[in-house]
Amino acid sequence: CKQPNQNAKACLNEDIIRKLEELQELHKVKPTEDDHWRVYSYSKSIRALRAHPRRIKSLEDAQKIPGIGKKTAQKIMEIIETGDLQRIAYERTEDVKVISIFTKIYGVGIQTATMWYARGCRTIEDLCNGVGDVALNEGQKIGIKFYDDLNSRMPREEAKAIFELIKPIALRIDPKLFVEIMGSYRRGKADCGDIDILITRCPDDGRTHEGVLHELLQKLHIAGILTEDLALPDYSKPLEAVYHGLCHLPNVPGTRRRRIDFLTVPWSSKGGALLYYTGDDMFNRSMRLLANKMGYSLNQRGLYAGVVRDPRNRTVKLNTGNLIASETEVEIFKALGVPWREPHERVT
Ligand code: DCP
Ligand code: MG
Ligand code: MN
Repeated sequence: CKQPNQNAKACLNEDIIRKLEELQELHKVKPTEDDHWRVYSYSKSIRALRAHPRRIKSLEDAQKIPGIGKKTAQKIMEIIETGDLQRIAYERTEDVKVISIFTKIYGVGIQTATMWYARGCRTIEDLCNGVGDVALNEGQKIGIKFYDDLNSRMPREEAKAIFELIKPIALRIDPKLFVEIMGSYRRGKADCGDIDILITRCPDDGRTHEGVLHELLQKLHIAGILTEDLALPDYSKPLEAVYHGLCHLPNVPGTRRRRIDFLTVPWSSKGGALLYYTGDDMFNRSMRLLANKMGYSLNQRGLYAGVVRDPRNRTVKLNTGNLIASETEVEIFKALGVPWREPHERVT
């Protein structure tokens, strides 16, 4: 429990966490602001519980934990006393159950899932049979075909094994590439939802990584590592591209399909990209918030000063501002006045 990002499986409050996660899942597919807030609030409580070193025994125990409010503390007590949480049965109406199954298909959000439900689909089979004239796109068909695989996390060792096949293939295209695995893997987690790979290249000899991703994807298909494409890169910005697909360990019978993402960025954004792509998402959110409070703007390209935002819609930037830190993670931490945190410490 002390290292929430490590093998947190055997946590002393695991039974409580399971129930709260179950309730959180149900709120995830509901549309109101209130539900969104609950999802956020439960993830804070769940993180706090995972990090808590002792078994919770009383309402006071629960309420003393930072991030756990009174209502959640009462739910925790109900779980401890009855082994269950009535609210789960109350929230788990048929629409929520069905929509929750649909949103676990790759590429399906709440809106699509809700529309399918409204058209009369109740099972994944209904979707495949075109009930309600539902037409699936290619990505969704792949998502259904590998539904179980894509809803399970892979052991860290498997991510490592796949990456160790990919890296040398990339370096054979250009030995000066920077190719590293990011996301939960870099944070040291014992299991990974997907494999996130960052590619860039120092241009000090006049060359860049332009064209590399395209060639790499072809080679990985030929090597039998990449199996299906989900989102192909848009090469209109030659140094900045994103790819989403499926992969597996080739020539291993019975191996599962795994999600894989590639991100390429210009060398000048390396630090910003490392920071963004290492996460976790909540840590990123808090860093961005801090940057905004200081009058800066932080994204995967780096930290900018002097960004002017539209007062009517703060998400709209009226200019791009000046880049003040982006080449290394260290300089971004420094500019924000945040003490350095190793990747495994970047959980909020
Ligand atoms: N990211 C983010 N906000 C998002 C999605 C992603 O800041 N909405 C960043 C932080 C993530 C990183 O990108 O750590 C990689 O995204 P993943 O969805 O692959 O998440 P993780 O690798 O952290 O977890 P998982 O093991 O589930 O893949
Ligand atoms: Mg990931
Ligand atoms: Mn990813």
